[in-house]
Amino acid sequence: MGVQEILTMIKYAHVQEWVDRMAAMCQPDSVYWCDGSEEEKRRLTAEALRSGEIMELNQTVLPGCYLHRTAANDVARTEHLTYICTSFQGDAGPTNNWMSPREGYRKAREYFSGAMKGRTMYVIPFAMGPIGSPFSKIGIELTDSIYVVLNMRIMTRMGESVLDALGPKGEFTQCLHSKADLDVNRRLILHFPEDNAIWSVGSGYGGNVLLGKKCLALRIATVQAQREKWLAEHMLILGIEEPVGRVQYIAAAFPSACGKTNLAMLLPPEGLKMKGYRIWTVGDDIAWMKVDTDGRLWAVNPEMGYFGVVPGTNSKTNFNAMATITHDTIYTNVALKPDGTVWWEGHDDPPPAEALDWQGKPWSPKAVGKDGKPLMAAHPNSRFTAPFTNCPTHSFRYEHHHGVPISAIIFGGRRATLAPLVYEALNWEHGVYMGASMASERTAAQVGAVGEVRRDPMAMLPFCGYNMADYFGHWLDMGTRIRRPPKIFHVNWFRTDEKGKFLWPGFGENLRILEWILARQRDEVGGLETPIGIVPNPKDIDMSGLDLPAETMNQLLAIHPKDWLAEIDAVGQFFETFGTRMPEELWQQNEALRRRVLAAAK
Ligand code: GTP
Ligand code: SPV
Ligand code: MN
Repeated sequence: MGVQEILTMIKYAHVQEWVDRMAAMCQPDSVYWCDGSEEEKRRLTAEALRSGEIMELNQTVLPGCYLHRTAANDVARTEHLTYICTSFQGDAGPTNNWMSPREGYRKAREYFSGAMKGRTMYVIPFAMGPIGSPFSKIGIELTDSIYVVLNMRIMTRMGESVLDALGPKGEFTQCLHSKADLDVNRRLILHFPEDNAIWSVGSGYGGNVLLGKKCLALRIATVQAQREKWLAEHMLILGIEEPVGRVQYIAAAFPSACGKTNLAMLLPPEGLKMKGYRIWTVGDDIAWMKVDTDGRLWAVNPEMGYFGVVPGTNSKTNFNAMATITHDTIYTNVALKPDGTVWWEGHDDPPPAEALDWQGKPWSPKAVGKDGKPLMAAHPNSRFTAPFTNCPTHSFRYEHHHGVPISAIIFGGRRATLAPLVYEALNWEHGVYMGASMASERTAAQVGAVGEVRRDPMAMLPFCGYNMADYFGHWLDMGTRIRRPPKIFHVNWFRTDEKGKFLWPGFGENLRILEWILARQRDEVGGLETPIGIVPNPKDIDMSGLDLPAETMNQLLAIHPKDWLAEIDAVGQFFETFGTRMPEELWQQNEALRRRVLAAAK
């Protein structure tokens, strides 16, 4: 044992004691403390290349880029194996799987016991949020996967500086991960909010194993946020700068694979370029928000990187993402071309004549599966991991300890029908109702049936670490704490025509809607009062350079009372599941909406 290690042992005795206990259970051959250095990165990369955990891509075209393939049954978050372990089931609520902490530890201990035999246990100290800021939370992840270490290096502030910030008695989230035998029948993602601990076993997929992300920065953080009166949300943060220098920030919650990364990296469309906007990306997945001394809501992105959806990414849909992933990026489950570069469905380049698919099997554009359908080259939930500063539009304010002030909050989902392109809440309470009643079509980001509409309140269904009825109550309470609350909006980029084609071009064109939202926030533009909220006067959306028939715009903004009445019933049924814990205000909002829709339908 070196001098440095002995010093660490003495200085961080409380960490050491926990690491020892976990090592005794998992029985790794060795324990290695990560320092976060470049030298360490080179060493671990070489080791992962040797073991086949990652593959080197063409270093001339994609310097610093690697490819990782997960097991075929381990490609997305497994919500059915994700649990909140609290003493009382009511504290997890009806939207979460629940186990008692005793049962959770007992079951998982069985899977963890001896799971790291023949492997190294890596100790990863990491911080979420700028170190030393009032937002900062520290975690330590123990893992037997170098892929996890290399990803955590990109996604978090990781290494020795974190231990310095932790100090000899500092509180940290205990994060334990083992891929074990990657058996889906022996996989569990357990959260113990009462112990500030996370145990994940049997998976190697991002959201299940990069424990700083969904597990800490959302599920555990939501519990802390409720207690400490702040918000931990599944939201992007972007800044819109006008040529005069004014920058306004927007936070937006869309469910998984519904457009956060794309909106956060937005490139102004041709027709709006002359206005000279600059877009600043502050975050693409998670926002932590606090009321500052000025009474406004301020937000930070607790992460340091992007773990983004690959398919559909190209220079037209997301130019900045394409630039982001040209170097120092880990690709997971994309297709590999013979020249050592990568490809996916929706890439700028046409399909390669031959490639290896995401599982490493030979693939060609003509390949069809047993069901006669074309085989995908990349997995629909294939992902890139890239450093935050790789994005050309990244905001230098990501390091600011107090974050950025939020002017507007947007909720949104994937709805082929019902929800119009954009509408504004009448006030904070109505906005909370809009968030609480949100629904969206399921995507490939989680295991399950794609396309089915499900309630996903505030895009937090899979990520709220406590009873969602209490979470809604917390949102209502936060409204009373913010002196100048941001206005709340709902958007839907995914409305379709009868043939299932998207009516709205989306991506960069979404800036036209953000313009209206900010103008509304500054009281500079009117709107049409409808039963569901305020929608734009079509003349108030700048359509320069976009050739969209007036009829299409009408379709995008149309509100169909019959559909809304059915929706209100469905929302009522959803609220019912929370029983008496459901805040009365939201029931009142549902009934007020019903009255307004009925009155308008007469
Ligand atoms: P997570 O990382 O899973 O939380 O997802 P995300 O919300 O960041 O989703 P992302 O921006 O990666 O978008 C996922 C998918 O939605 C991609 O296939 C995009 O091409 C598609 N998408 C994003 N924005 C738009 C849009 O404005 N219109 C349309 N039609 N599709 C979009
Ligand atoms: C999501 O599914 O919302 C993601 C990807 O952002 S993961 O980190 O896997 O949860
Ligand atoms: Mn997400």
